[in-house]
Amino acid sequence: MVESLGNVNIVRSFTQKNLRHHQYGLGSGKVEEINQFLQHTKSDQIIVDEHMTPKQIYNLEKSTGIKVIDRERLILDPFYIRSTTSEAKLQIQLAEIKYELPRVKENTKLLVANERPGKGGSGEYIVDVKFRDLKRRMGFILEKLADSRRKRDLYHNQRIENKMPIVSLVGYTSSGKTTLFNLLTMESRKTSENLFTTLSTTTRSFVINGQKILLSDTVGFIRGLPTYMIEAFKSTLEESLQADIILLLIDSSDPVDKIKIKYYSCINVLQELNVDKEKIVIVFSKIDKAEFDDVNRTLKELKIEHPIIVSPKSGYGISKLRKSISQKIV
Ligand SMILES: Nc1nc2c(ncn2[C@@H]2O[C@H](COP(=O)(O)OP(=O)(O)OP(=O)(O)O)[C@@H](O)[C@H]2O)c(=O)[nH]1
Ligand SMILES: [Mg+2]
Repeated sequence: MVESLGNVNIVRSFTQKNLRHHQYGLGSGKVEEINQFLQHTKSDQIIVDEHMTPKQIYNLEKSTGIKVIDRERLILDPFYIRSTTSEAKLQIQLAEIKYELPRVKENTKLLVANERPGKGGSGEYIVDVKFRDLKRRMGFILEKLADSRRKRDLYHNQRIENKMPIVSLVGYTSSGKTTLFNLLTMESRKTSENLFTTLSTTTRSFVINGQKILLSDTVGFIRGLPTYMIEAFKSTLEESLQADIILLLIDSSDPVDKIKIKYYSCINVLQELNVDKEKIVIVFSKIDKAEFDDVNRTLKELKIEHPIIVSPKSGYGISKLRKSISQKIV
């Protein structure tokens, strides 16, 4: 996860059973331990793999004197760095503003509380201006997004009028969506083991038994995506989720526990986006990297019936997948 930030060198990991401590998220003993460690190293960031409140971030930054990045920030940053299309950029800016707003509000409160009487409350004024500026920018971005959504709807309706069936590839980030997309459509879109390699939807056509079908490759899911981010990316996914078939990709080479967590988080997102269950086809991918026995056990535990097992790398199961798509769309 942290690798997705790029140039990060992790010098030390600390563990804490739960982050429910009021002041810092971490317990004060742990903060003391971190502070002692920081006296001897030149670290410039603390990364916390959990959600923290703005107040906890503020307190921890104040105590340690260095930047604190929580899980939400960690998810946002790679999106920010990799976004290429203008719509993805707008969506990320929107998610960023939604992340900032409560923090700016919290800082106003903290500044007011810390300001000595008679100082004129300039801190409050500055933060207030920032708050209003963020609100104004949010309005502007929402307008632009609505504009591009209108254009996309038009395009989508045209496709439906042309009666081309649509199949969408969805799944956890790095589950192999783009690799399968490339194989079926003979494209060469970028794939990699990094998280969030794909940030916006691409649709191309492919043919099964003379029938032209549209295939969409989409942005990957991740556990614990904050609701405001789900909303920000909803428009990217929305169109794809109106497809006739939704192929939900699962990386079969993951350990069973991980598969379960990822599977349920994907199902939850799909449910939140009101996807019709009947349309979902579960595809276990990367079978060349896994054992059939393990996969069968996982399928039993998850009560998944009629999955399709494939490997775009070795070609295993691809003709069965094509057959199954073709049967479903007639
Ligand atoms: N061994 C093996 N590796 C695979 C297979 N399919 C994909 N991979 C690898 O898994 C990694 C992720 O693949 P992608 O296709 O980029 O995954 P994705 O789901 O599009 O990921 P995001 O765009 O980040 O959501 C890459 O390193 C692929 O080479 C497969 O069938 N077998
Ligand atoms: Mg991809």
